[in-house]
Amino acid sequence: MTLDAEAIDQVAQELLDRETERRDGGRVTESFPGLDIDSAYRVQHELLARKVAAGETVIGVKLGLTSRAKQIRMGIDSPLTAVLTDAMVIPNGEPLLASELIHPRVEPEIAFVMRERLEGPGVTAATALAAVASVHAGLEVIDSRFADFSFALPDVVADNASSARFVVSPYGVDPSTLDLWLEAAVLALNGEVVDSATGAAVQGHPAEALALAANDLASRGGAIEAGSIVLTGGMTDAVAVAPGDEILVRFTHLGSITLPIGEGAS
Ligand code: 0L1
Ligand code: MG
Repeated sequence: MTLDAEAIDQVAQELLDRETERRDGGRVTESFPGLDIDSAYRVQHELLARKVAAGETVIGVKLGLTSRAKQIRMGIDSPLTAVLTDAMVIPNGEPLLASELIHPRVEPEIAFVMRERLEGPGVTAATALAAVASVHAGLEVIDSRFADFSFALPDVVADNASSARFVVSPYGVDPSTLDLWLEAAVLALNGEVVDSATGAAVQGHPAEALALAANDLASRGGAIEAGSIVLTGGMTDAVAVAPGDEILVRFTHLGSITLPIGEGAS
């Protein structure tokens, strides 16, 4: 089963309305049972087209559900791809304004900045890594448009993989100087360590996640452009945050990111 163009538009508008009005809701796979994976990527494409028409610029790609920790937590064992825009960027050191979101959660990620365009099919971890300019500490703030982050795979694909905000450290490292398998991240909330993982948690190696993204995008006619940012997926489960909290993510060689959580205008 699939969805026609009118239904694709309706689902995209519903998800955009929830984001704008900062409210969650039920799974769209329940109101639109024909929402399969292909239709869900068409919704994601339509949703992004509306954001671009409203002035946002696409600046990269993200993967979701690339680690077992995330897959087990969300009850979905398949990774997915989504899109990053300039409106999602929090400059390093700036606060997250919680009142702009519904129920934010934060997760550490290894980020790539691309030197060359990467286009599948047939991209391997080695060819993917050869196209990378630099590796960075990253942190993603996710914010599902579904109540309690409860979704099936087509729901979360349509919802642009719960995208909301992200931080990428300006301090970049040449990937050939690092063993990304062993690069560790420690996630602390208000000074208490809540989780940790190494790059091996991400699809076996973050470069495998990058190759997966290039090959998956190619199946829908897409590619990863030179200069773009790639978030390779949460290394650990995500932690819920509220105003007054402070997140610290510290990597072995990639440096640290601190994210204060502010209230913001309501
Ligand atoms: O809400 C979610 O956890 C789905 C997006 C997954 C993000 C990630 O794994 O990095
Ligand atoms: Mg993520």
